[in-house]
Amino acid sequence: MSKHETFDLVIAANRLPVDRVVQPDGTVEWHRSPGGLVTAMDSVMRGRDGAWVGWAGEAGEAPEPFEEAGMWLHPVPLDADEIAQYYEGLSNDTLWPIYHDVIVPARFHRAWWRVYRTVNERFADAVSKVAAEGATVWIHDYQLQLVPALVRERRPDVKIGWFNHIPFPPVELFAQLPWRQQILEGLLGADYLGFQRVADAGNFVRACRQLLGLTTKGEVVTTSSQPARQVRASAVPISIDYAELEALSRTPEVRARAKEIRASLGNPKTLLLGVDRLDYTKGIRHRLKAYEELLADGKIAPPDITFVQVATPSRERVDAYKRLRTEIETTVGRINGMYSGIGAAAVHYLHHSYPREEMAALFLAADVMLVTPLRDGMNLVAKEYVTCRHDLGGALVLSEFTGAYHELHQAFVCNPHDIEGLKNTILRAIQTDPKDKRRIMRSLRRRIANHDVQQWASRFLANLDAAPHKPRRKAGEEAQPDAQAPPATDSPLVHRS
Ligand code: GDG
Repeated sequence: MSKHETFDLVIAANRLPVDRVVQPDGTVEWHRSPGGLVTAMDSVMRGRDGAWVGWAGEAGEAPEPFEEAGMWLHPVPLDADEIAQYYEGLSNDTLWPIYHDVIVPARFHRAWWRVYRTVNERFADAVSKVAAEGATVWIHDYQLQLVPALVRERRPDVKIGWFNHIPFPPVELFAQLPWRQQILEGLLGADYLGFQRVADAGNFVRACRQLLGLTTKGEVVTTSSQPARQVRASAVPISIDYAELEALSRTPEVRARAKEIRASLGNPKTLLLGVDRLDYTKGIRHRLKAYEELLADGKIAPPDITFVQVATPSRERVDAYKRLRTEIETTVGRINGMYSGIGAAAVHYLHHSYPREEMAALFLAADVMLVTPLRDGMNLVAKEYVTCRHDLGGALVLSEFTGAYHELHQAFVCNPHDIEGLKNTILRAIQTDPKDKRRIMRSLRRRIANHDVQQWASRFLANLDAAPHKPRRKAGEEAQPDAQAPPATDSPLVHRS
């Protein structure tokens, strides 16, 4: 492969799927970042000519394009100011809160928007450069919402898909964005748009109708361009590499480590676990509040119970994240001060990231997994927990405000805003007869096994492939049906008592 070559499949995401590692002798190596997206792309790139366009993770000049793990990686440079304005600012301090129900207020700065646009143009230039004639271009996530239209301007010959990893907000919230029109027009440059939930796709279509005055029919939006095009928006919920993680969790090393973790925690009767990026969307405060009240009520007490919270560092230069960290750490300190004994901590709070093997061992060790986001596009942790429980042990407490809920509604479902309800759900997850819990776990596992990340990727690409690329069909012709299985339906928000 050479850097002058072009590719049939081009992925564009904010980050490249590699991390720069400097060896003790000063040489630089690129290590593949672990994670579902890379695995999913691996499966679709196998046997195809694939390139990935993204930021390499450090400010300043980008490294030359290079090949890693069978993919051609094309770095896009970002300087420190662009990282502050496009990434930390517009992406994570404006769009992220608006797209997650404004759990914290969004901040609007016209300078951030200008840089967001500049960076999106740079990504579009890079994609246009590496895409072969008639290539398929798959753009990821909220950082790159202008790229679909910018690529179309430059390369009308390519097929363009975009997938949103986070929710798409109701029109009342989306309408707050001063740049709402530009964003919708940016996305409508795609041939196909994929969302996590049916409701997210519906929110997008509604925004096009209400804010741009476009004609919509079901999942299809007709653009006002000349000639008009039809753009389909539908749900393709993301998943994980079930087979790979399942196999990892069955290894003797991971099983032994799970036992060791329990032993080092004093073999509690009940081990509660939370694993999240330290983000205000994840409902960590609500979960700690429920736990603290259960301790205060005398319903649970260490050493019979303990709670391990892994809170992976995230976006540490954004003010809302700094405030959240202080608040969580103060709360953990107070709970431990009040309720821990010597050698019997009420909460083990771990503010670092761990290797995948350790995560699998933690999942296998935990009796109750607490997944309590206030809003979450999908939540892969819920799927990973279930996947690791080949022993059919454990119980999943799952917020109804996650995308995962729409596939895993047999879990112990909670509304994290309802602290009393959350407390009851946690107690129920602890106390339910193990036979019933095994039955629940079996059905949750079946769902993930049958809807893994490889299937997600091929479904997205099949939908993109089936999308009408060329301008508008003749009157009377229907939009094309979903290429494979129907999307997960929006189930009614029904709680099991
Ligand atoms: C966005 C959307 C959507 C976490 N700590 C460690 C670690 N992790 C891994 C988890 C999981 C991933 O990171 C987190 O994924 P989530 O889905 O939970 O959440 P976001 O980061 O917010 O992701 C989300 C997702 O995109 C995919 O579309 O589901 O809704 O917000 O895989 O296991 N992994 C390791 N060490 C850690 O310490 N190795």
